[in-house]
Amino acid sequence: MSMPSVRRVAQAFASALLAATTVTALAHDAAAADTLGSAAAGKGRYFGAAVAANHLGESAYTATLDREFNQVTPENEMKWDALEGTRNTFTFGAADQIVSHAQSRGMKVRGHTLVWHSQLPSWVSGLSATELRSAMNNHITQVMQHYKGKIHSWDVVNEAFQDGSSGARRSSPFQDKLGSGFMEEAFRTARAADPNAKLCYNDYNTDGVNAKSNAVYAMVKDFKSRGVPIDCVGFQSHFNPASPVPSDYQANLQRFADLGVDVQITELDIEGSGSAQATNYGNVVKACLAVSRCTGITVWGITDKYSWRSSGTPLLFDSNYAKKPAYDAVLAALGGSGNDGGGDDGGGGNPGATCTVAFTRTADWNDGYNGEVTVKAGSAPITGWTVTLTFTPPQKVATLWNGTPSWDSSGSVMTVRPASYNGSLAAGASTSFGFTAMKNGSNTTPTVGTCTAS
Ligand code: 9MR
Repeated sequence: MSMPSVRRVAQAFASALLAATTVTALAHDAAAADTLGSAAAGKGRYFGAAVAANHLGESAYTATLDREFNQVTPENEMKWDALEGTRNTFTFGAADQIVSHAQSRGMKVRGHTLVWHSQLPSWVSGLSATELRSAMNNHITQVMQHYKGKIHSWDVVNEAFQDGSSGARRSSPFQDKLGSGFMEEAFRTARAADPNAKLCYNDYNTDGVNAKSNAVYAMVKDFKSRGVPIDCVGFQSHFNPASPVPSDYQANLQRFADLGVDVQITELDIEGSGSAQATNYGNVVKACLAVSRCTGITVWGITDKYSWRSSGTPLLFDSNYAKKPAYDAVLAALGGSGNDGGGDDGGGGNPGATCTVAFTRTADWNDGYNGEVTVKAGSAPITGWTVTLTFTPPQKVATLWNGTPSWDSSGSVMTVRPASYNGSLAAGASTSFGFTAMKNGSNTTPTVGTCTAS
């Protein structure tokens, strides 16, 4: 073969590759509304799952995680006994594994949990008050500094109130030795350790208006009035026939939001099956979407196989990773659809919504560059937008701002939807998101797909 024809073949091969890449990007975009994470992102929310590091080697587990979710919470790996089994000796390995899995795929991470009466190593309960105070503050500081910049929200204090009608604090080494003030001390220490992480109080049986949630409500109100740093309240939302989804669930979320904190559904699972379970799941999602400060939902596991309440089959995927009716109900409530062939993933509510997109490389250095993508609404107002960028491997996006990314399984196609605050644009108005990419040897500018509006 002569040189020119070799070159022609190479060129043809290159354009075939390019075409294949473009097709992948489009296919990914069309499929995007078919996953929980991307549908939630279209509503400015995350949709996450509790993840166990020891299942990440199971391909069906990881494939389901990577396809469906854009947020993870380590189920046990960030608890005190896992991280600091021996005083001041920290073992971050399993938790790091989850964080790096999530980060390399653009998923957010919730930190769970810094101060909790359960899963405490035995050395903690033997300490004097002075020693306990210093151990608590050291634990918060060391752990939060290790994960600084990587955790969107931390459960700073977990389950500090009693069940039942007393509204009292639960007995724990912290409560018993340090008094109720341990909570605000924990939040203040946490703010100093990572000022950019949102700081949450997290509990169960606080999902409706009741004595326990009233006590948490009073605490949050008091913290806000005295300037104690608290940004969010987590509602675990573990439901079963004895403890069903309360009828005032949404109203309860709203009253906390009205105190000036975000609310998050942090450990959702609902025992049951079939259409009853599906209806309950759909109602929980609708309640979150109806509260503008409800910023995301995390289910407490991926598959019934590994649920902490496996016999109650409380999750969205069965033990063979098949989607359950509850999955379909969640996706529908998020405005996604199981068989989306068209571009409209906004729930069909906004005909005439269009947008355009423009890309600029705003900074360049040896091994990286910054990109800025401007999204502009067409002649009608829009409530959501989606832009897909295809990167040349081995380029990697290190960080992204003013948008919510999700990734295809190859890790090179990034679909970006709005952050919680920039999905709605007036006719002709625009917003921008930006990112930093690491070149890793390739200087190619990403291919930017068309903008889809809802
Ligand atoms: O799902 C977790 C399970 O694997 C642990 O054995 C258990 C130990 O206490 O904790 C479970 O997660 C809990 C979460 O950390 C806090 N809220 C209640 C959850 C279910 O018990």
